[in-house]
Amino acid sequence: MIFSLWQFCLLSLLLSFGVIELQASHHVYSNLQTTQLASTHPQAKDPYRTGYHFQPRKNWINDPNGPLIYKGIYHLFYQYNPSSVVWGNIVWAHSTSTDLVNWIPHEAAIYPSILSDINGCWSGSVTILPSGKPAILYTGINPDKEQVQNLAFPKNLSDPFLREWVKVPQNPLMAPTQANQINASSFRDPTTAWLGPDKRWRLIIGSKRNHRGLAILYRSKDFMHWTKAKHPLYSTPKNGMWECPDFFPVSKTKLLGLDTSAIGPDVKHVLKVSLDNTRKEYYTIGTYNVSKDIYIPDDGSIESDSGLRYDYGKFYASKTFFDSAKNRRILWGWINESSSVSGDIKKGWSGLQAIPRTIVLDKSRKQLVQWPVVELEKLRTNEVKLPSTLLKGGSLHEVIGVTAAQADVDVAFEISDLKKAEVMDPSWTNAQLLCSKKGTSVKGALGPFGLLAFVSKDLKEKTAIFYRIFKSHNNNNKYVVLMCSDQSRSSLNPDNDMTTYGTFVNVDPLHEKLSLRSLIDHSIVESFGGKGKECITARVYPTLAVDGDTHLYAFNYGSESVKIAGSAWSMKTAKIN
Ligand code: DQQ
Repeated sequence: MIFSLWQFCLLSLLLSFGVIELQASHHVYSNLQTTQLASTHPQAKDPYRTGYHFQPRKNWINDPNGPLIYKGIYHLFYQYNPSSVVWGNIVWAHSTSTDLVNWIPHEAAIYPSILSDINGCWSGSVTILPSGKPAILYTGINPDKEQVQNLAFPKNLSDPFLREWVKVPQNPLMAPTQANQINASSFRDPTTAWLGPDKRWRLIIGSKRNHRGLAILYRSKDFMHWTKAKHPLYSTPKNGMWECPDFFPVSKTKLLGLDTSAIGPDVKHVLKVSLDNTRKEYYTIGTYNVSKDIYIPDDGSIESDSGLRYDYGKFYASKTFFDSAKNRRILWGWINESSSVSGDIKKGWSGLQAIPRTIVLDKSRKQLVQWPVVELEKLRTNEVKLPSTLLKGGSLHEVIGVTAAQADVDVAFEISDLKKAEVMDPSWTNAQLLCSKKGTSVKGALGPFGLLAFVSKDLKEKTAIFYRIFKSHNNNNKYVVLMCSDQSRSSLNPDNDMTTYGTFVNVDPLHEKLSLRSLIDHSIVESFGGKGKECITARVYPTLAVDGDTHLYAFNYGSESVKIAGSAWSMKTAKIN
């Protein structure tokens, strides 16, 4: 076997950190499981800790678990290693908030304490029962390292913080057996349950059979006794284990969220799966037939890159919940790292959560639209208005007056003359590849134009979020809009993953402006293109463009002029954990 240089470096890195096995898609660094590394790295000196993204004080985090609202308080649980910066010793850590922006930490809510979770408490969801009582269903790892499903209820329903949880003595409620033929090492991450008109609960659990990804369906009359349905809710060949499935209704006509049990003529359904094989998530929009308990996607397949994704950057193991206080559905997602393990050891933490996003069906009914929860806007301060300005070809325009390392930028680009757009080569079907190939250095006619975040004084470090517009090769009046997030020059430290991301955005530049909102937060650029039609999240670790040495620019390196208008705000620091 011949190794390329980077494969060899990766292998040496993994060996040097003692990777001994691959489990649940997380590397197991056996020699780093109990190192209390964070205490030697005071947060105050860490330029990469975020100001308004959710993260614990230290250590490793991954999937968001069981988000809910109870008695006006939002809860977020998440996969957490209390002892180290690498994955392992997993418990459900717990924080609460009244506004989804400021969070207070609590003791871990679910941790290994019974046989059926003694080797780990993995991901799961919360269902609010008709009585108003929340129920946690989560995956436990039993003494035989099998994945089983457990149930827990709050100890004291009058505690709005739901600090203590009691596991039912009947656990596990769902387990692999010889009879049900479930793959015991690929049976995890139960969804929120929904109630059918026949008064039976349903939920799905991620699984695989050989290479076929499965959403195994269970039903129950009492939430305690669960029976596996003969057929999965949905499955597709070849894409492997489905982690963290999510299944929920969306309204065809209203920009509001729906309770997970909603069905009816105004409703479509969304099925999202996180692919263990590629660490990418895909969703489909389709029809759920509740009497037959099958889901049929409208079109497209979930396993290919032509499918729909919530986010084309770092974003995984996501989960939605219905916020009954504001009738909206909110999406949480884990922003996984681009730093190396040695980088994580140095900073004492790894991973964080994306800003919670409201999620609705686009009016085309062909995709979802996401937007940061409105509460985030209360952190905005010192607005810098960008009056409509012409960005001539080749120009750079510094946005002065914002704290460029912790900002919210919301701009729109207007193109008055599209005639000169380059013609799209029909072979350019892969947006990410196209973004990497052209980067910011290849000058086009219409683009690249966009924002440069985390720019150092000498312009050596920068993260570019930008558009390019092409003319469709077979129709003069149709345009293709490419959105890119180019991290290739985001850091002088080569240890970080600096992959460039990209996606096509379904907007028509002939009739609408191209909007771009970027949430910039010390080591994050979370960007929303086309008013939330596409998102790209990047983790960056600049060495020069840190804190006060960070600059922000609008740029246009294409040959044709574009107009920019909008606002940028400095962001106050949220109180997080
Ligand atoms: N993370 C959890 C699993 C899940 C995976 C373990 C996804 O339950 O499948 O920490 O990141």
